[in-house]
Amino acid sequence: MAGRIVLNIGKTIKKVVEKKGSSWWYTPHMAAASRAIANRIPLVDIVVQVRDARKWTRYLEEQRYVCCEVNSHNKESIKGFLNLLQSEVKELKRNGQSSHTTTVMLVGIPNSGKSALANALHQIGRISAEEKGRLKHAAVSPNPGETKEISSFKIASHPNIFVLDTPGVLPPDIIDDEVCSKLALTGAIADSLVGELKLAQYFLAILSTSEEYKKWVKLPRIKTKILTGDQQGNYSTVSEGKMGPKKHVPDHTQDSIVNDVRRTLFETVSSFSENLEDGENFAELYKLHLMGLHKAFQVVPGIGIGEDVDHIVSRKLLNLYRTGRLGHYTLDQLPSTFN
Ligand SMILES: Nc1nc2c(ncn2[C@@H]2O[C@H](COP(=O)(O)OP(=O)(O)OP(=O)(O)O)[C@@H](O)[C@H]2O)c(=O)[nH]1
Ligand SMILES: [Mg+2]
Repeated sequence: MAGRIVLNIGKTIKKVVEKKGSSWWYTPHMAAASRAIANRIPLVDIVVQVRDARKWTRYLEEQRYVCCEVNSHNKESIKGFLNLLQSEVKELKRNGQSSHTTTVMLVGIPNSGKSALANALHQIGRISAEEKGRLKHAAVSPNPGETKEISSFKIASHPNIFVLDTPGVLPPDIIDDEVCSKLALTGAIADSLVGELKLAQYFLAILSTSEEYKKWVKLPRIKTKILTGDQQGNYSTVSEGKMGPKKHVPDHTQDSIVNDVRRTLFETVSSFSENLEDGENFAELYKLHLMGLHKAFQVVPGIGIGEDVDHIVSRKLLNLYRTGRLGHYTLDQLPSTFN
């Protein structure tokens, strides 16, 4: 079923680009960034390609790439990556391939986490207390194309190591439908190009034929509080008591929403017995998914002014998927020899 949705998304992207011009896909800033990156590459010592990792890392290791799974929100993970970079730098110096200052360039498609990684390395790296006092900050955002210029962040002293954060780039020509669709689903191209409804439908097709939802068989029903939700799928509890001064209270409502969404997805798919290869059956399942998700996300008409509830639910679903809270999905097929 996902195959048909993929074709549909690919066609939509191509249509938009035909109508509005190729700069919708390969933006002028992307073209300028590609040139700037290509000019800079001969001057840097190490190029790190930032990708959505998951199962691919083992495959890449087999291809003899130096690979490291990094979570930019985890200090220990960043320390592990810093150690790896430092040992690579030592190796370069031993071979006389790097001068006093080493430069590491982070490259990758839009929204793959380059800026978040640059910030984390800069904050956790071993630099002097004086330098720690004036840390820089790269803008991080769930929208692609946030970084517009190459910027440099110091991540180690003695020897000095600088990391270059770069704008995300795509190939100039539109690739095939499947690649386009995967890029759109992961958020590497703007959601407005395809529309959140189609992307959520694509994700639901992947989820409904995956093994991930089966892990949610034993999730308990949690009594949730009344919530307000913003457009990004973040929540805050509507006050149940007196409005006092703002205190930091851990927000477990987020967990209960995720729990409810997972349980609802599990129940919807596992109680649907029709063959999902048939487009009409999937259309039926998709409707059931939306109905269940309205309830799980507690979205009621009128929550987003001028926006229909299916749009809001789709956006919230994509947000949970992209932040890894609905499990891990490798969108690319691994070579058949690798499992
Ligand atoms: N869970 C998780 N989220 C991450 C991680 N790294 C980045 N993100 C999130 O991914 C989204 C994109 O991160 P950015 O660092 O802005 O991505 P980028 O590659 O710099 O994007 P462009 O500048 O548009 O090319 C943001 O919402 C980040 O919070 C990570 O290691 N773990
Ligand atoms: Mg960036």
